[in-house]
Amino acid sequence: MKDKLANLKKEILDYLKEVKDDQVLRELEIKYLGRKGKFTEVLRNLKNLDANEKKEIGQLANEIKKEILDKFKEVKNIISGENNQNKNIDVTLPGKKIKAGHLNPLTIIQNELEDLFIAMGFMVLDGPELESDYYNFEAVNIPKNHPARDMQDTFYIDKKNKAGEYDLVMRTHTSSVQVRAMQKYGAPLRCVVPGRVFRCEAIDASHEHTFDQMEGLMVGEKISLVNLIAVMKELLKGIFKKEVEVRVRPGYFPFVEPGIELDIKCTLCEGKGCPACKNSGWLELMPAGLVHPKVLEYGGIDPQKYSGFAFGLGLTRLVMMKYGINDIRLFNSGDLRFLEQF
Ligand code: FA5
Repeated sequence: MKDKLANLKKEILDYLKEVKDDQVLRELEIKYLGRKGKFTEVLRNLKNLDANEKKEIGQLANEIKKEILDKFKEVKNIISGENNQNKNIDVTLPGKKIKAGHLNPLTIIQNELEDLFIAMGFMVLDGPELESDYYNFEAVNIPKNHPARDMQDTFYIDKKNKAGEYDLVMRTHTSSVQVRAMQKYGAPLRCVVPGRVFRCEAIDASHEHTFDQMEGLMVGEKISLVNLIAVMKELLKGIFKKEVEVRVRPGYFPFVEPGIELDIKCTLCEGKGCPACKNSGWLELMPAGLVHPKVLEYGGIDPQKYSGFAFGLGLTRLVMMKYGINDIRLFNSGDLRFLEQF
């Protein structure tokens, strides 16, 4: 009898371990503890035992019955979720705050610049990042084997054209869109072209292999350096919301004549010298100049009738100056501690 009770207990507890829903639990209860249940049957037979056995087995049977009933109750609670903490949810509490994303500092400044230029009548254009050698170099007056190509070492794509040349490059500057824009819209023309550019570059605090520029191009009758300087001033005032010290020096780019370099006094060290400005106190921000007549010709525009200016703003560097970011590598680091500050 003792063995029978022990086996029955084991059988019931094994079943209870597997039970996952209310219906099965109920069926199990009826099967063992119901009026005609297997366990009830054993209890009923206790009356046939002799007095001594009845006392000993009876006590054991009661203990086992209590254990089984407790286990049934526990399983029932788990199934109905009573032991589950979810039961205690207070629906009046405020929900978990969903973290809203935000714009990258580069995008913030790019948007501000676009608004500024749109207000001055400029279009905002786009261009391909994977560019032909023609638009990136030749059309801006940098022929094959010209030493000026060394200024912008780039990533050539491992695919030859029909003539057996590698003619696809990751664009090295947004100037690649100059001739595309002239061919599409003709003169007069005012546009800015923000976008990513790529260079095979030795990386440091102010040099990245992937960074952003914003090209500016204005073509019309009698456009001169005066127009260029007026637009540059407007741009810097709009972004920095205060006077910033700049210096202009001659600069060489095959696609402008004359060419200038506009440097900005390093806002990180106030001109004292730091790694971001290579200890010079100045940061090269925006080369510019009057569009070379040959480039106008490539764009299908008559250089006798029209002239123009162009600039190539280092957008990433401008953002560094604006927000006091001392290392350009932070932009591509994916470090949320950096990005969440803006
Ligand atoms: C150019 O890319 C010319 N296309 C700019 C131009 C346009 C000149 C129109 C005249 C007329 P440059 O290589 O200097 O020029 O780059 C322009 C700006 O991009 C620099 O002044 C600097 O602010 C930024 N820049 C250049 N190289 C890097 C780099 N590796 N990392 C971050 N910013 C850079």
